[in-house]
Amino acid sequence: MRTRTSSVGFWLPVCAALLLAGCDHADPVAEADNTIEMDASPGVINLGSKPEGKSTITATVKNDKGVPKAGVTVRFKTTAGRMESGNGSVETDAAGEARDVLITGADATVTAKSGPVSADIDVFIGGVNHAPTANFTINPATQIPGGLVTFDGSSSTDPEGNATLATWIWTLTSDNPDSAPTGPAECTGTNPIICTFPTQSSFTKTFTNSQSVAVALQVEDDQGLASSNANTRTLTITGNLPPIANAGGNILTTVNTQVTFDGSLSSDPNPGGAIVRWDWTFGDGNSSLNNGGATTTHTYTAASGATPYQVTLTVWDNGDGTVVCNPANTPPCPNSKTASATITVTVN
Ligand SMILES: [Ca+2]
Ligand SMILES: [Ca+2]
Repeated sequence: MRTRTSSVGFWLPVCAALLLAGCDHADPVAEADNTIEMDASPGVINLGSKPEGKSTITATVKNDKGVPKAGVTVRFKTTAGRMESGNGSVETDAAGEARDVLITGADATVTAKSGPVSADIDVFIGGVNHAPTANFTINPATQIPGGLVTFDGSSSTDPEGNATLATWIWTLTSDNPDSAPTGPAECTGTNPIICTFPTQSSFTKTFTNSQSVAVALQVEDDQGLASSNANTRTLTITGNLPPIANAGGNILTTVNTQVTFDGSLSSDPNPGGAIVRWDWTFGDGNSSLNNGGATTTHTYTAASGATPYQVTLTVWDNGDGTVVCNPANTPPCPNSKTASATITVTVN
């Protein structure tokens, strides 16, 4: 254990007068034929994101036969930063060792002095570490309850090399959280859910409730330096995913020719999902709404000219799929969702 000897009591007036010169003469000190050996741990300080770091400086005082000397006062000084002792005196222990701590943000030379004997050691600042940048994807970003969602943070980067990325910390904040969240053991809490993965950049999870989940990722490198960028994306868990409209390919025709439009390749991603209504607008002021089928026909009576007609198909899904839907309704089903696709028709 380090013993610090302050120059107090009888020597205080003397030391006050000689403060800059030091008070070594007030305490037992090394003799001229003694030696001081020095060690710094660490010898290279890696600052990370901090302005200063620490290194423990040890000075070992030995006599001319190499035997450690206990109870000898050593004073440490540094060319940069400061000593934890405040440049006070530190007494050697039974092993002849006196310790002080260097606190510095720059390369420093520490001198240990005891009486007529002194020694130096250099402490260096290592390469400055830079913060990583968090980035991730959610796939799919819209999913049904019970569906698997993949969170992938492998696109995060670090200036010192992506291999230095060490920890991925995910924060999932929901507007309608599951009361008993399922998922990896690395995920804790209910809302927010915090998922901490050492060395693992991605994971999968399912959700029970329909909800909107704000997902944030923070990554840390192997120095414990965290990303500072705010990286947040939204995951939507919904009982009804919107349909996907497909209006077919662009069409080339002539006036007064019946054209068939086919939206039968439209689909709905929900299990049990279906398209229940197809609405077409033909771009010439006419439309075919709710004809009850995926295909319809139309005959253009005027050429399209320089700009083709824009034909839009809007499809409606069967909502949550729990009721019998009447396509004649608008919307045709409770919670029905729509999607649109547009093609061109050139009429010569
Ligand atoms: Ca780094
Ligand atoms: Ca749907």
